[in-house]
Amino acid sequence: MLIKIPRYNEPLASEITPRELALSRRLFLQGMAASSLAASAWVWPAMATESSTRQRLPAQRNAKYSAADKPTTLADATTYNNFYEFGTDKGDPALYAGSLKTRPWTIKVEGEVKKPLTLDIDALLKLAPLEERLYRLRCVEGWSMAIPWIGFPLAELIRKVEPTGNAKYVEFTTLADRAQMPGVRSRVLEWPYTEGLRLDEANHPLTLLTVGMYGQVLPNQNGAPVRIIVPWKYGFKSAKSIVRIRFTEVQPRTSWNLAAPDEYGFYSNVNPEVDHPRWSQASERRIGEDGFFTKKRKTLMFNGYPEVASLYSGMDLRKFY
Ligand SMILES: Nc1nc2c(c(=O)[nH]1)N[C@H]1C(S)=C(S)[C@@H](COP(=O)(O)O)O[C@H]1N2
Ligand SMILES: [Mo]
Repeated sequence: MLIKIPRYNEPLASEITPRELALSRRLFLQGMAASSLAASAWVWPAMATESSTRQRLPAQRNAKYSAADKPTTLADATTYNNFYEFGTDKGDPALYAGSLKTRPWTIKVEGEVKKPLTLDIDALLKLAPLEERLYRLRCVEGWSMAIPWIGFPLAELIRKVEPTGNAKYVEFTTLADRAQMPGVRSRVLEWPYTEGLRLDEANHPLTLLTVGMYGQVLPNQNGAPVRIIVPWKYGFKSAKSIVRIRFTEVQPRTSWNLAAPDEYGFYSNVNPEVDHPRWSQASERRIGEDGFFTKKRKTLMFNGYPEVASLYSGMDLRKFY
């Protein structure tokens, strides 16, 4: 069996609920069954990284930018994921992302900038001081988590490359490697997964270039080695495993917008008053609180980050959904 060594911030075994245990058992059994995708030999190491082998990443908590919410357990945050490159089931990323090679890894920063950069991930880690920030993450599907992310403001990187006067948007391109990512064979989305922000959104102090969580480097299933976290937008805007950041004059194409333009707009700000065409966005289920009698939570405007409202003054948020 796996030997669990408790680490900083990690939930103790005694805090893990029967549901979590049942889930991880189910994931393991699925792993055994899914022999076409995974040799069971690497199901074990993938699960082992949960506690024993992942590298610690110390960072000071930034209280100003941290929510008071009770953090979601590490077990939940690493076994209930959306990362379609590894499959569309919530358990697929935990099972299949173990094989993702995150070293060496380079990120290109290019486009409408005066000083384009090609950065190795280890150089990126040293670009600015790392901070821990507890952010809510609200998936467009109606569930949410509260996760202590580690990273630094994307604005720090943007400052270094000096955007030209033509730069109006930032495009994020993520890895799409068939050899490492079984989900890329499926045609659910156009690969590579791309996302984008307006330059002022990208420069907002809440927008976090993220390299870790729970005091450790990012688990592969959460977007290692580097992702973006935009906490006032639906989770799909927070692209995982980024390889390129490009500054553009025109609004970038994004994978979810291409897949279903009526459902997933470019802005996708969390907004309880604007329903998804197929469901309400007024409330959400906090992962870990889903007992039979547990009430759903009310979804908050901009996911509870009202300070971003000024970015959208004068805009009709029903039109720019
Ligand atoms: N490359 C990539 N990034 C992605 C996704 C994806 O499928 N591929 N899914 C998105 C969605 S829908 C959500 S809700 C969040 C989930 O992040 P988490 O698994 O770390 O909670 O990642 C986002 N980033
Ligand atoms: Mo999502």
